[in-house]
Amino acid sequence: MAEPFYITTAISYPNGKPHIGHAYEAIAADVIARFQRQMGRDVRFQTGTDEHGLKMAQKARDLGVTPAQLADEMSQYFIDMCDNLNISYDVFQRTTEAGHHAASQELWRRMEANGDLYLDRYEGWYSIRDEAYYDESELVEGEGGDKLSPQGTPVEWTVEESWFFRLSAYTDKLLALYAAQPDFIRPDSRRNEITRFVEGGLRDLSVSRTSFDWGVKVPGSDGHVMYVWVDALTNYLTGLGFPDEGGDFAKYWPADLHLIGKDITRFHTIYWPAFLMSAGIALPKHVFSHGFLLNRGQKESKSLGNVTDPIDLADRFGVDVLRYFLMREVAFGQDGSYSPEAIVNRGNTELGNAFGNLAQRTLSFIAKNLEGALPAIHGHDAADEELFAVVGRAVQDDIPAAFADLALQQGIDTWLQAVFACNGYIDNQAPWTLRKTDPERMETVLATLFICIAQLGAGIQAVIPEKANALLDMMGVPQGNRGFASVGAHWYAPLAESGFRLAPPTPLFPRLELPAEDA
Ligand code: ME8
Repeated sequence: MAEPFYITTAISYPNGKPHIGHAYEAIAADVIARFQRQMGRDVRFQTGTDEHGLKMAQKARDLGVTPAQLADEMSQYFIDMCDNLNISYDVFQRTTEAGHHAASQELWRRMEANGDLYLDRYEGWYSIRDEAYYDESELVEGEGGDKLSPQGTPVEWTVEESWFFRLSAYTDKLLALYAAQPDFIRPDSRRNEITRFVEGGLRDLSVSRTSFDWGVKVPGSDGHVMYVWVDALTNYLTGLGFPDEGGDFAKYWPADLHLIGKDITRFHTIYWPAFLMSAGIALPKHVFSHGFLLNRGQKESKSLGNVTDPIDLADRFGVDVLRYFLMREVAFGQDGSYSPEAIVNRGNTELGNAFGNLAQRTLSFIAKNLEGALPAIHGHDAADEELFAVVGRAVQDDIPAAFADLALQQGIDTWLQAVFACNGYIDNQAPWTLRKTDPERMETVLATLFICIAQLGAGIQAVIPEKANALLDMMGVPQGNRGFASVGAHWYAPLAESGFRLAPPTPLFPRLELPAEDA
């Protein structure tokens, strides 16, 4: 039986439309999910929307609709974004679903049964934008002298009766977890940050609110709804059918990877493991915090007028070009920047010129000169063997090793180096000259290229699934030979002998022009 792999994204606040950060996270998770499927894992991939909390309640009030109406309308944009970007999720979890309320209440009951919840009065600072409590010592001063959260968002003084979670009791257990499993939090810089924070000591956490009712009801405590992060984090269990601990839960929990952005690391690496320990539920294996994506180096905001709809970017430049760009441009874990010029540039040079042209030249040469019949191999020489070694090492060893380690940019770079090696080979071998001087060698060269191109198509499939599969379809590569382990060359002779005919190819990556408004 295939080994399970459970991956999740954060669930987005649907108080506005999806932005590039949401697209970035969904695409990264999708690349990892597709890669793991290609490695033969039984992947479960979950995403969704985080629909409770004050932020949603306030936005709905501003718009004159109910929070439920806002959630219904806006969550659809997130589903559409996933579908437009070719995100291969299995479950889209909405937190307003009844099953999610039941799961959150069960988690609550277990934490209560463990003696970790008590009723008291909360007095302190709260940021609605971050849906987070802050200590006085963490606040910074804004330009007008007002107090802001460390993320620069407004905070308000809040006083209300509240349930508390005994987070302080988990300080040592969390530190022991980080020490015992250094890769629980990645990248390392974030683990160090979180470890330092926890070493400073943890205060108990306010986990319910009474001043509004848009949330999951606290069991047995009228007037209290859960703090939105308690229910939000529980989504990772809900999607597996919790509190039923058989079925999908038994199969996929604990999660292999929670993929999140850096601003919500604390919630996932302090609160979440503490809640789970309290409830007696196994902890996720890894939390990876990716960096932030900036628009020409700036945070997108309505006031700057630079908010980009990721679906527009995909429409303008192509879904796969956008996916490739985002994964290739930014070292995963670090912040990065994007601009239409940068997308067009990489799209044209790396996908269009380097890979697309390599495939186009090779396949159209075969289609024209051999009437589409796959070229025969008349013995390989050292140059062929060297190319096979470079491409084989990339596709069978280095790319999967990098992707498995979430070094996505490095994996793509390895792929591109192998593409360059093929371009060097085609120029050196010059099959167009061999056509007259040595037709047999020409055939061997074309066959070598054909096999290497198929391997490169398989190797980059997780990143550009639509284009890679269109290419492999066009080339007749059997479905069973598109995985990393099965991509060798043994399928080539049977395919060639099967009478398969290559049709004149269509270019994979038409040249992109920068639209006038961005030039
Ligand atoms: O935080 N670049 O939701 P959210 C990259 N509901 N990633 C970004 C980003 C940017 N510019 N802006 C945001 C929430 N993100 C909670 C999560 S999980 C149980 C609850 C990332 O809609 C952000 O870090 O504000 C988070 O991982 C995701 O987008 C959703 O952000």
